[in-house]
Amino acid sequence: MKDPLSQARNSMPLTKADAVRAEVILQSARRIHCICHRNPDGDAMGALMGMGLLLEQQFADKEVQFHCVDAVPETFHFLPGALRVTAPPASEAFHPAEDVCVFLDSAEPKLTELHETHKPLFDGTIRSVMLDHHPGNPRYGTVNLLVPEACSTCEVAVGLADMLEWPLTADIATCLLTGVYTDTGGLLHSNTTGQVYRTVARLLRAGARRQEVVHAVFRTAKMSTLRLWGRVLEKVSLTEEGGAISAVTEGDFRATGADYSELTGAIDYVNAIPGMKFSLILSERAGKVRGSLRTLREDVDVSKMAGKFHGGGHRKAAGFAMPGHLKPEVRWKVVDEGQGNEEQAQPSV
Ligand SMILES: [Mn+2]
Repeated sequence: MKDPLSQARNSMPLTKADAVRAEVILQSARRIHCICHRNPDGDAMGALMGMGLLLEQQFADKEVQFHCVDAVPETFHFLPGALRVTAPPASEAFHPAEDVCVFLDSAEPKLTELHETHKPLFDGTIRSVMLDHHPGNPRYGTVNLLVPEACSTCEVAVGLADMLEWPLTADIATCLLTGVYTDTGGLLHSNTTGQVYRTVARLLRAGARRQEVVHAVFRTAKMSTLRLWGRVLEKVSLTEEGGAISAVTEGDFRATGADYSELTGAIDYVNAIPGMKFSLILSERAGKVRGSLRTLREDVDVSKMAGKFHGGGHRKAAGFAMPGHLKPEVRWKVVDEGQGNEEQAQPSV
């Protein structure tokens, strides 16, 4: 029997009214600045390029710019237009009557790293359209297209385009598929709903070059990345509380030549150990310790664990960052087979 709720559960809660309000604001702009978060991942990059190219096609008379405070990671250089991404112009270059911002995948203003240098972009002076899927987003845009049920910001962009009947080209679809693939871990994470498969089908119909995305995102790894992952995997230890934990120090980054972004993905392997309640990778960079938490279990909420360290995230994937450094500690246990006695020794390393 057909589940009567399935339709409602799978529909995107984007309202036509919000989509039209976004369109009206964009229509009134002379320049459109698409902006994604710092340390851009596949969803940020895919949404930045996908929305930007879509807007450029839809509003041929307007200048569309692509901005991020950080450089585009090499992994995403294959995205159409990726080399057009620049750091944003100074705050004074934005005019209320002429400029509109489109914020992508940025759960809060500070993730753009423009919150202090570009205050008018966030205080209502410069109008903005915000597209995101992070549940805690404070809705800082003039129009907020926030869909927490969506797997990715790219999925929100597809919903918006279809609602406004904006056609998707193969280039645009390839960008948007990238975000859907990366934020679902290749359609494997628990956020891969039926709607996600419909979105993928929609993008393939538009000509998305799936194998190009798969190759660049899931089948390409630099030597430095493999070496870094090697260190992560080698150092996994299991805790009494049922955690699989590993750590990478500044020394590991130096020795492998990997940069911080190359750590992405390693945790899925640590999280694969059978019977574990959660997995954690600690990493050390520039006087900060970051923790990345994952679980496969329904009865564990890693966002609560991250909360204890002033972090946050989702039930199954969360993280935190705090000032400090990592101190290695190795525990050895000497067991006297003859006597059955146990003695503990903890040499410092
Ligand atoms: Mn995302």
